[in-house]
Amino acid sequence: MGGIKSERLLSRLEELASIGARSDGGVCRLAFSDEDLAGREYVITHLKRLGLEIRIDAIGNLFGILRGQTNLGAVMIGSHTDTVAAGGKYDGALGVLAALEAVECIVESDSLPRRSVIVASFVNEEGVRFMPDMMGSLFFCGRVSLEDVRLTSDTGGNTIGEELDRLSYAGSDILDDIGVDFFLELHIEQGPVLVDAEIDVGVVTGVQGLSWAEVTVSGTANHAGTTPMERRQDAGEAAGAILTRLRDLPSLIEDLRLTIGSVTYHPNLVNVIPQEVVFTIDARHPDLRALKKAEAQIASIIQKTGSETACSVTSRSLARVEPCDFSETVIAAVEAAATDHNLSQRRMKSGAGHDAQILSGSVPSGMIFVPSEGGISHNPSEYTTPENIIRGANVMLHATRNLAGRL
Ligand code: HGY
Ligand code: MN
Ligand code: MN
Repeated sequence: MGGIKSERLLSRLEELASIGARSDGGVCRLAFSDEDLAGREYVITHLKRLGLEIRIDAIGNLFGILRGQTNLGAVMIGSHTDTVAAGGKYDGALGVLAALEAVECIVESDSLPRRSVIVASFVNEEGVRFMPDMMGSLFFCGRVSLEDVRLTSDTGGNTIGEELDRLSYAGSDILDDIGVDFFLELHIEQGPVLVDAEIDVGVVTGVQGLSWAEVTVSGTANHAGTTPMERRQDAGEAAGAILTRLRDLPSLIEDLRLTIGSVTYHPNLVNVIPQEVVFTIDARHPDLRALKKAEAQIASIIQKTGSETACSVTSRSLARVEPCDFSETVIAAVEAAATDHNLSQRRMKSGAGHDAQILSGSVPSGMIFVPSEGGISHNPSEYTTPENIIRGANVMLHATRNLAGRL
């Protein structure tokens, strides 16, 4: 069987990127927004044209089904089409469109696989508007309830339920009658490993764990000029002390990655002592024990440093996904496909969270990485070369054929 139709895939990536396009060349399709819906409609158009059976579940996860010769569990391939607010063209989109391309090549080859193949596009993988991230795959795997999803609200007070209803985004389908035996996701690496080593394909063996928290520091707004320093309850000063100690943690816990991605002052005015500061913590580690140690140290820093200030401090967990290992069966299928294409390859862990991380708790899963130029992602300048896109999509096609042909 031949390879993918390169120009078809590359042009579709550009077409999808035009939906929610930003003036700086990036993309914004926040989950459950009009742009997100338009992106999903774009994918549905192609799934329908292929004659696939379309299913949409109660929170809008999208599935396109190509029936195989047997009733064996399906091979599910896909990713997500939602993006962060200043995202790139490839994060998620490549995985969904490469899955579409793989199924289209299988349909065009006129040789039905033993197993059904399902193209999946999970909602709200990014979790930047509605937390947690990987919400669509968490719901698909039964790890978050429909009620909890629908009640989740964004900083503007909109709930997912309201957005689902406003956009007529949800369906009522399930996949219980088909079952899924394998999940495979093609994704840009989003880091520097492959591009620095000049390696074509990453054979992903697992994903590090992540723990998100939100911290609220509460003080008293007062006049910047009249209030003596010793009489202030300055939420900005207290938050600064906590942040300084948090930023020391990666030097104490090897391989910990800690990010303070959002800090919001209130009332955020030049001559008013900050009344409240809310900030987020994104902590990641490949080892569960080390992640738990980091979480404990974060809690201790917040509690201890907070108690040393004149302010009150609270925190709440926003998301938590444990590290996962992928299936050796799926890993072998990816390695064999990369070898068949004479591509350089290396096994590696994923630094970013992915839907495959969630699926791996339910079915044998794996991922294929392609290089990110400059190791940049979650940034309008995110870029993967056409050559590397084509390489990754061919590995996706052949690994899918490999898995779908298995008894
Ligand atoms: O945060 C992540 O790792 C993913 O992009 N949601
Ligand atoms: Mn992604
Ligand atoms: Mn992402």
